[in-house]
Amino acid sequence: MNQRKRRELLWGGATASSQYEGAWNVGGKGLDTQDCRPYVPRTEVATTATRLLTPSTIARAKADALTDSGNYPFRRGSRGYEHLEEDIALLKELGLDIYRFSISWARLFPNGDEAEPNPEGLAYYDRVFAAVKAAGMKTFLTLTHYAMPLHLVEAYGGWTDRTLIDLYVRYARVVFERWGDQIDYYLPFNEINAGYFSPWNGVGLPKPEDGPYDQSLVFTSLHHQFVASARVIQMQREVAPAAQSGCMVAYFCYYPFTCSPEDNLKCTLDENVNQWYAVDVLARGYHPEYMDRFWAEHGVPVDVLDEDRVLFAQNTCDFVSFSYYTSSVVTTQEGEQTAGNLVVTTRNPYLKSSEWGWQIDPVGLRDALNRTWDRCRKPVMVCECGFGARDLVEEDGSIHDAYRIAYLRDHFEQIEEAVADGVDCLGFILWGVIDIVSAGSCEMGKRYGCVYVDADDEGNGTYARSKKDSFAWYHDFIEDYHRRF
Ligand code: BGP
Repeated sequence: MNQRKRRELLWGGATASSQYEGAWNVGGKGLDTQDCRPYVPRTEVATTATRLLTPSTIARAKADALTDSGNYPFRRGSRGYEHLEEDIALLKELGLDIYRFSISWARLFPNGDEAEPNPEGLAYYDRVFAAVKAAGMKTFLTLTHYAMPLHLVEAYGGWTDRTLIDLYVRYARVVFERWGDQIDYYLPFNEINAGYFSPWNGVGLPKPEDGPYDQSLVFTSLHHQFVASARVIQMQREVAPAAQSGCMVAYFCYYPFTCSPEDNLKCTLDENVNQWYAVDVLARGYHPEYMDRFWAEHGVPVDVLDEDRVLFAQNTCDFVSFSYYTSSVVTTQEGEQTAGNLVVTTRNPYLKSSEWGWQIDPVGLRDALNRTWDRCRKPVMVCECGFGARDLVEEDGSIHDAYRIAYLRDHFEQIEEAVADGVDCLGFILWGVIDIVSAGSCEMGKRYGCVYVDADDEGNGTYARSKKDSFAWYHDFIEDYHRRF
């Protein structure tokens, strides 16, 4: 019997421009959607779920931008813009095979709709690509990781307007024409399904001042992003055919709370709408029927054109990827709640939780890999995973993050199990390999990195980098893995 040869996994690390770069008004960059999110002390927010921006909070953020006042953590990030070469050298020393990073759309197109890109933005990313290449790492590019030029929100209504598709493809074309031969893997959008849990981050939609989101605007925007993804893949295959295209969702790993048929069915239906919808469109190439029923039942009119269906069918991505932090529990009954990535979920009594309530479930990662592989039969990349925790710096400067090492060790074991199950896994990317601002709660204190950044939630600190214990551990793991392979 013929067995598929196992591929050697890539071990990587990731950042995202809006959480890492800072320099929000340097080098001609335009104000973007993440630059508008103010810091809110944790005591004032119930969970880590993204705080919702409304027209009035956006107006305040714009006014504060004029005087550069207020506490807007994404405007500082980890000051990566200034620490670029030092940080890439650290990643090289860590021994990463691959580095995932994103380009800031507003650094290349400050307003998003200019005819030509900003030369200073191009020059900055020339440096980024050159540094990654010189460090011998593969590149994994996210074209959009949550942030978009604010002007596109104000002038077009964000992704509700189909015009955004052309503007986005124009931006992506500049990227592929300039750096296409240096891009190994890429994603058009980070966690594309975040659009309906966190519409500001995902699709640039402010929450109406009084009242809930209009779900037809949310899903229409999302559909436009799907069309944009397929159009980008179509264009990239002409301009830079060697790059591998992916799609990415936040993986929720749903479990039914009980074995009642109702809980089980809810699990399947929630999973379809919340998690598989994007994967079915982008990796399997069709608009799934369960969404038509969901929209009809919820009174959500969305226009899916015939030409969109043809585009999806002809431009499926090469690999599938997801972020995995925790699993989720669903039930038709009342249950104790806890926070997870993007969602509030029922607490799983079998699992321990982080300080932020995210439950730790390595076994769920094996399940996620198996189920994604079974559904798509395309290589699967764990493109985000890690443990957000508060780190303590000892007097001698050392940081003993044994909890992070334990989290990684347990999850790596499950990846190796999934590979033994037959999953064609491309690799694992450690989220926030250098400490960055939290996307959900805007905190600096929620850290994922092997590299510590000396900064607090208010932006105090030297921003100096230092290595945590997990740095040596991850380094040795990668070295040992490749030796064993
Ligand atoms: C994902 C995002 C990342 C990220 C991560 C951890 O949803 O793609 O940008 O930050 O979650 O979330 P948080 O920063 O809220 O802990």
